[in-house]
Order: sequence, then structure tokens, then C-alpha cells
Amino acid sequence: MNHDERTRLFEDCGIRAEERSGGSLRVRSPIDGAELAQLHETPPAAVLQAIDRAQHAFIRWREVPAPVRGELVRLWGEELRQAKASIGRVISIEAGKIVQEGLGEVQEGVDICEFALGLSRQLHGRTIVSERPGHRIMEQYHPLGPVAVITAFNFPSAVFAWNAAIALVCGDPVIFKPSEKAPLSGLATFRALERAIARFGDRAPAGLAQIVIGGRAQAEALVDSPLVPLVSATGSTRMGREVGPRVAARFGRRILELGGNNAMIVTPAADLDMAVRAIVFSAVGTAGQRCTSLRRLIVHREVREALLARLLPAYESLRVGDPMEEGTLVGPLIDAAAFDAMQRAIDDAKGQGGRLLCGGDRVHAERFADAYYVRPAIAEMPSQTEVVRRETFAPLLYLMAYEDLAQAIALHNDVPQGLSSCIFSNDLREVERFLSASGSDCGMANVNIGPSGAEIGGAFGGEKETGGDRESGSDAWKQYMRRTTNTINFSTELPLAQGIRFG
Ligand code: UN1
Repeated sequence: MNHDERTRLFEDCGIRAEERSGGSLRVRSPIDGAELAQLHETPPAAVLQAIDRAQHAFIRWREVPAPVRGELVRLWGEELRQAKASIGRVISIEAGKIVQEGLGEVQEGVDICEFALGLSRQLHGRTIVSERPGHRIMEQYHPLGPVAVITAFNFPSAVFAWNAAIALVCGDPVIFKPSEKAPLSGLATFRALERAIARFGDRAPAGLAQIVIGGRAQAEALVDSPLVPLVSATGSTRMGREVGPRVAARFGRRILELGGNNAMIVTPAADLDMAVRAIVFSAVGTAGQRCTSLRRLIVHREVREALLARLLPAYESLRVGDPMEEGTLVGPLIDAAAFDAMQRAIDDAKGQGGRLLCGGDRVHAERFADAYYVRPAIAEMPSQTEVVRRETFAPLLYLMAYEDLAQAIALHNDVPQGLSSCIFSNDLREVERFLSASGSDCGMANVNIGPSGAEIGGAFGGEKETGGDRESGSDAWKQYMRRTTNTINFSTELPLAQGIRFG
């Protein structure tokens, strides 16, 4: 895409020329290193004003019936559907995703809007029997207040949609801070929401959805404000280690989606062809830059050779290059720092007794001097050494062999992160053991399917250093609301609970 085509695309997505120039936040494309925009950062004082506006919006929005709020996300879903191709392309240009993955990400936004629309009629509490005669107990879920959504570069559109669609039907205004590495995709997604709000009319209060542009200072203003009862933050474990305690110190709620170190166990009862396809998609898709990317392959000794005989040729045939070109499966890393981190991890792996089986080298450096393309790498490790236990956000897969399933599961769980996991096996006993209480310790555990590419209908998130929270589908909406327990006495007596007689 040349400069003019990019300009037209941004205009199509509602990102205006004046907001793309003259600011201090320089946005670059990982495809060729070209500068895409100079965005204006929101001054921290303006972030506080945005929070204030959101508080005012909350007072009105919480009174709008939930199914009416659902109508707004229905319109947002329509806008996203209509703009799918354009927003998908912005994601490709800015985050380096191949076209299919850029489109898939926008589809996640459409899907969560439809989910949230249905949810808007199902924000149910329970009715609970009382121990006292003539009494009834019930629960209600009420709107919580402004929700801050802080996202990462690798899912610059969908993660905002997961949070905002649910927050909005739950009665909460949203303030979005996209990653400073991919704010244009965030803006494009946000503009679709603004168009939906315009169509929804004056039932939407001013300040219902706001975006702030910037980095640490803007995030800190959101994290520290007592007027923001929920902070949903996606990013590194290092970031979460700071955000978590700061939100807790003011008794706020948080949803943290942090690092993953996702593994696949391949047993002798696996369908190896299927396993290979799943490995390739989940280890090299998005150039290994998903929090759900496959990073560790734990293979039974008996099938190690047969698996490698299929996997290595599959890796060899991968087309690495411009993500906008048809046939490309692996786009660029986000920046030089990501490339350096991958090289460091490969060196560390070698230093820790590992052997590089393929990949790891930079390609297309002559065509794109300021962009970082690498061949996906596999390193065979003698054991789960330090480098294997840390998350490197790149297409670097560690291979380890095991003898018996108990050992494989122990190895699987012996990392600080706990996001996603999977087993390839057609043996019922192996599968059920992996899914049991003493199996995978992750928030997501899959069978005969890779660890990445989760559907929006399930709760998404992980344990341990991944943060322990859930977002997206299932009952994750409950975190965006406050629960009240109501005890109603319709008798003429005033019996006390626990059989207490008083006076
Ligand atoms: C992320 O990488 O932050 O399950 C989110 C997946 C996607 C979402 C990933 N649906 O891979």
C-alpha cells in the first residue's frame, strides 16, 4: 500500500488528517517502518476531565433499560460489519497482521456485539429461598460506573470491543486507551462506535464512550482515579504487576489479561496431522505475538521423530513477508525491540543446552531496512530451563520430550503463566486427566485444538501471572456490574436470622 492508499484508508475509517499530524506520538508500520501518523497525546489533565464526563454519563446511562442499551451495541456491530475490510486493513498496516487475521479480529468485535445484544436481556440475578417465613431473597445486578479499557498492540481492535460491548450493555461508560504502538486501529474501532452512538441519538449521554491517546501517563491517570471502579488492562505481566496493586490500593476492580506461556502436549494417541496444523497456526500465526500463541511443545518420546518429520517441512514452507500480500502467513514483528528480544531468547536457549532446529534468522532486511521479519524458530530443549519459563513475544517454539503423562502435565504447569493450554490425544483417559483438577492449571484447556483463536462466547483469561481474571463471554459480564443482595420481608413478623431472639 502506498502513501495515498493509506491516507484514503484512514479517512475511510474516520481518522481525520488533522488528528494524524503534528502530534508527539509517532506511529510506525511494522511492515516497512514508514511513519503512519503523528497523533496528539491527551494531556493527563484532559484524561481527568474525560473521567468526569464519564461519571456524568453514568448517572444517565444506568437509567436506560438494558435492552435499550443493547440496541446501541447492535448498531455498533452493524458499523463494524460494514467497516470490516477497512478496519482489518488498518490492523494489518499498524500491527502487521496478515489480511485474514486483521479481518478475523474485526469479526471478533462483530461477534461480541451480537453476544452483548443477547446479554442485554439476560443480566439476571437469582432468587434465593430464605430461612425465615414470609421472606424472600433476591439478587440484582446494577451498573458499576466508568470502565477504563487499556489494550495492547497485538489485538488493538477486538480487546476494546470485548470490554466495551459488555460494559455498555451493563450500563457503564467506557474510556479507551489503545496501545501507543497501535492507536490507529483503536481509533478506527472507536469511530465505528461513535457512528453507532450518533445513530442511537440522544438516548446516549455525552461522554458515554471516550478515547484517550498516549502511553504511561494517560494510563496512570485512569488506573489511579477513584472514579473509575473497573480497570481492564491487557499487556505484559510487568505492566500488570504495577496496575494490580495500584487499583487495589483504592479498592477498585481490575481485569488483568497478562502474559501467557501456552503449551501443547502431544501424546502417542494424537492425530499427528491435525496436531501439526494446530501447531503451525498457533505458534506462527500473528508472528507468535498473541497472548495465546503456542510457545511450548511437550511431545512424547515415541512420537517426537514422526512429529518433527511433518513439522519441519511445514515450517520450511511458511511464507514470511508483507502481510498485505496474498499467500503470506507470517508478517513482521512489531518493532526492533521485539526482534532483539527474540534473538536474546534464542541465544539464551542455546546457552541453556538448547538446539535450534529451524528459523530464527532475519529476512527481507534488504527490502525493508526498518522492519523486522524473522523465520519462525523451533528450539529443542533438554529441560524446561529459564528461557522456556519466560514469555518471549515472537514465533519461537520450544520443544521438549516426555516419557509419561504425569511428567508432561507437571512440566506443563511448571511455568509462572497460566493462560491457555491444550492436549492432542484420542485417548479418553489422557484427555480427561488433562482437563481434571490435577491436569492443566490454565484458564483455558483445549482438546485436539490449539491454544489460540478462542471464541468470544467463552470466558477468556488465565491464572497465576496471567492475572486470574476473565473477560469476553460466559458470565464475565458480572465483573462489569455491582451485585446487590436484597432480603424482602412480606410477613407481619420480624424474625431474625440464625434464630436470634433479641429483647
Ligand atoms: C490476545 O492475544 O491478547 O484467542 C487476545 C485468541 C484471540 C484473542 C487473543 N481470540 O487468540
